[in-house]
Amino acid sequence: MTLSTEAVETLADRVWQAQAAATAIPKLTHDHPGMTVSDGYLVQNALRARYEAAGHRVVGWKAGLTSRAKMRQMGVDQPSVGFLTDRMAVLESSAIDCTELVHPRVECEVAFVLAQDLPASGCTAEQVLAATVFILPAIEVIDSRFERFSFDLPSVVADNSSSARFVLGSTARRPTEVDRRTTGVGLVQNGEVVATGATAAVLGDPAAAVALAANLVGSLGSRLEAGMTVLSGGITAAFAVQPGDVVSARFQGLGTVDIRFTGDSA
Ligand code: OOG
Ligand code: MG
Repeated sequence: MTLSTEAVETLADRVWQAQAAATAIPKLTHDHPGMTVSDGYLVQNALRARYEAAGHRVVGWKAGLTSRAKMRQMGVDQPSVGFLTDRMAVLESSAIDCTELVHPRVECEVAFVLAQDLPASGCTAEQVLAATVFILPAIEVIDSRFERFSFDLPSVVADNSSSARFVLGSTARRPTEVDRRTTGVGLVQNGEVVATGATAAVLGDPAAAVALAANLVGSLGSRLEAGMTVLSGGITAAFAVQPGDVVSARFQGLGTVDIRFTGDSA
C-alpha cells in the first residue's frame, strides 16, 4: 500500500462525486502512479462507507473481469469485486436513464442468490453451490467514471469495479439444474445478436467466480451473506448502449432478461 489515510479519503470523495454527477475523471493512477490494487480496495471501502452513511443498503456483490473476453477488452489480467446497493437494482423490462450515467455498457451474467453466508476465506465452488438458493439471468450495466472507459486495476477497483445498475430476470433455477459450463447466452441489442458465449467463459464455472468473490470480499473485512445477490461476471465483452436502445440477454434454459435505455435523445 502506498496511499496515506488522507489520500484514500480524498480519492473516495473524488470517485463519489464523479458517480453522483455522472462525470468522467482522469484515472486515479494519473495523480498517484504508485497506487496498488490494495490501495484501490481501501478507496472502495471508503466509498462504500459513504454510500451507507447516505442511506444506501449493500444488497450484494459483483465479481468482475472473470472471463478472458472481459480481461482482453479492458486490458486487465485479474478479477475484481465491487459492492451492489439497493438503488442500483432496476426492474426487468423497465428503463434506465442514460443521463444518470457517463458511458454505460451492458454485460450478460449469471446471478447467484444466497440462502446462507459464505466463508470469508478458503471458499470453494462446492460451498457456493450448497449455499445458493437459486440462480437468475442478469444484465449488469457497468459505467466507468474514468475518461474513455480506460483504466488500470487499482483505478477500476477504487471506482467500485464500474458498478452502476443491475437487472435480474425472473427465471429461477437451482444451480445444479443447469449445466454451468455449456449454458449458451446471446446478447441482443435492438434485435441484433451482438455477442454469444457460454457460461464456462467465467472461470470454467460461474460458481468458481462467486467463490473467488467470497474470498476477495473476505479479505476486505466483509462477507457474502444470506439474502445477498452475487453477479459472477460478464460472459462476453461488454457493449456500449445509448438512449433508445433495447437490450436482452437470452440464456439457454435460464430465460431472458430485458432492459431499455432512455435519455436526452430518446
Ligand atoms: C470492470 C467491471 C467488469 C465484469 O463483469 O467483468 C465487470 C469494467 O470492465 O469496467 O463487471
Ligand atoms: Mg459485470
